[in-house]
Amino acid sequence: MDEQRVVRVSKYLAKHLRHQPDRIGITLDPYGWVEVDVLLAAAAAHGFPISRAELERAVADNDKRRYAIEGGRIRASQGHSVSVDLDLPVVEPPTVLFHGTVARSMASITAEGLRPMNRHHVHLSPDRETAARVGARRGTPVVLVVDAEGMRASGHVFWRSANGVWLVDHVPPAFLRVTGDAGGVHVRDPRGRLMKRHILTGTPGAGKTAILRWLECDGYTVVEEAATDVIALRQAQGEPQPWTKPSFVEAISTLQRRRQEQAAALPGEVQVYDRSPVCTYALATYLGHPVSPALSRELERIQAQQIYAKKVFFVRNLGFVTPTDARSITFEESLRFEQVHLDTYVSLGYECVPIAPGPLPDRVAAVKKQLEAAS
Ligand code: HQG
Repeated sequence: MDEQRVVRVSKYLAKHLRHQPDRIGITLDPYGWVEVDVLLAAAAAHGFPISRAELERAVADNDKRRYAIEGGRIRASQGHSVSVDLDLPVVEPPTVLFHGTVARSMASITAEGLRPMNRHHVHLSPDRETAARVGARRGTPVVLVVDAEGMRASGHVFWRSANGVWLVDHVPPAFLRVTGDAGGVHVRDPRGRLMKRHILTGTPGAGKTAILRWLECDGYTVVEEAATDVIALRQAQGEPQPWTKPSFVEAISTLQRRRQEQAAALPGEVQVYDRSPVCTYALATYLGHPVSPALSRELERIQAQQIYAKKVFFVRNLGFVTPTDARSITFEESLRFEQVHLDTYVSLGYECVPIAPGPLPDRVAAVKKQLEAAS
């Protein structure tokens, strides 16, 4: 029996065990069951003969175990639009569940939450990947995280079908979020896996920003560098050389932390950071400033919570530096700066992946290759 036939039989079963039993003159009992013999006879009588072996194969091989056979009877495990009582056990849900949908449904979902639509229940998936597959049936998937623990605590009932699909009557909008934890720092995604936050760092004037802009235009989530913005602000405030003050380091690490926390709400599990607190540490060392309390707390936090991937992209110098307002550094100084950065990252257990000088497309491709390999 070939795969195509298995799929055709499975679809036929879905149609008549979930949605239109009357179409072939069968009646499901209140729990959705029908005698296998009755089903096979009805199918044959309506021009779609299925052998018993084919039926068993379609049930056993079904990727999602959509059907259950028990005591000579068969039923769909979930997904009905006809009225049946699946008599499922009420089960304690995990902390979070997932729902895969598409962008065009989001306005309505945000307003009224998830509704069963044509089915009896809202279907939730136990993991992000399954939810993404469910959403992908309709277009580019949007995965929603459902605060199942919060729902249970406020009295919502959860059932689980025989094939592991979680069912609820409704998910109010308050228990939904597109991605990210409820608040604050997003250390792990809701399944407890580490988020993939990658640092792009390097020598001043080495072309880091162009690489980032390219990645951003290609759809990667990019988190901006803090130091250049602190410099720009302070210069606008009438301080031509803000880096000469020790408070400069404090200001950068505070902004860095804020941006990292805000990035928790951004879509995408992969984020590319333009520098990190480790760079700020290297900068303090290079400038001879003390490590401020905010910076030292940040360094401890990113270490303890494993905020960033240990492989760091290091954009190597081009052999020259073009000075700008925010970057008044000679090439020799930039080499010292480069070395301090490399040493600092290595001393904190990071591995620097060099992005060698070369044409921009090659450098972008080198970063992307690593990003893809890491995800
Ligand atoms: C969306 C497949 C607007 C919802 C899959 C979904 C699954 C709303 C669609 C199973 C909404 C309903 C179920 C609201 C929900 N406003 N749109 N308030 N609330 N929606 O097919 O979850 O192959 O009934 O996001 O693998 O996509 O049949 O539900 O896009 O397990 O075994 O309305 O169906 O399994 O679509 O899929 P569905 P679903 P089977």
